[in-house]
Amino acid sequence: MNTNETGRFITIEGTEGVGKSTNIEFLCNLLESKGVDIVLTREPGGTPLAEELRDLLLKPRDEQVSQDTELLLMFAARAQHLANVIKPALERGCWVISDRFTDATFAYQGGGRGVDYDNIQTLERLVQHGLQPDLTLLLDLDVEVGLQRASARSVPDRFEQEKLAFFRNVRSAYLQRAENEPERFAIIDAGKGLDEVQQQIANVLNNFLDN
Ligand code: Z5A
Repeated sequence: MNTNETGRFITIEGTEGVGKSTNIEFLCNLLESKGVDIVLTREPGGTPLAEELRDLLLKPRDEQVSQDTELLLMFAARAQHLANVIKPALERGCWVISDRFTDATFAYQGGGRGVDYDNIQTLERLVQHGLQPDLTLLLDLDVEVGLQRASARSVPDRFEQEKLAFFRNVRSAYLQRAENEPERFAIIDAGKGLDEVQQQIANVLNNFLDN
């Protein structure tokens, strides 16, 4: 499938512990069962250099990381990821499935940290040259439930050490973006049991594949 045409770009987003990792595998299996060639990747990361930038970004550290440093490192990783993975895969006709993309920057750096959206948009234009996801699945969940799920699983990284108010602002920013772009976003109620969450994802995917 898709050998003679450009692939599609699907992103999966949400606050901590919403189940992105759990459900992305389901999403990929579903697409592969329909004969779609996929490239699964993530942000920040997705190339050796971008993964090094991810380590720098996530590692807890005593030094205060300035908002601009964090923003520029996110987009540096994204530029590398786009050039070496996302664009070549789409040009080959593969579908790219990315665990997070630029909506995360608007939500975490914009909504969470308070970075001016105009500055994020400037970098978005510079790095993406108009490229946007075709479909974004936003897994939406009460932030306290998500943090409980995430904390049961691993040692908190630099973002996971943030306070509840930060994550509430991140969630609001995501929901605002979904409201502004309803044709691109599908909101998944991630508070339901896994079977029900995956049924919602399958419905969205089947609808997307039919159009
Ligand atoms: N970041 C940023 O600030 N700006 C940017 O531009 C980008 C990223 C791109 C790394 O992201 C960090 O980078 C992230 C934002 C920032 N902040 N943090 N931290 P990440 O995606 O790698 O890390 P994450 O958000 O922390 O993902 P996560 O904690 O791995 O969560 P998840 O993948 O969404 O959840 P999960 O591991 O699939 O599930 C969590 C647990 O819940 C697990 O035990 C599951 O079995 C369980 N689970 C899942 N679904 C259910 C249901 N339905 N019911 C019950 N239990 C469930």
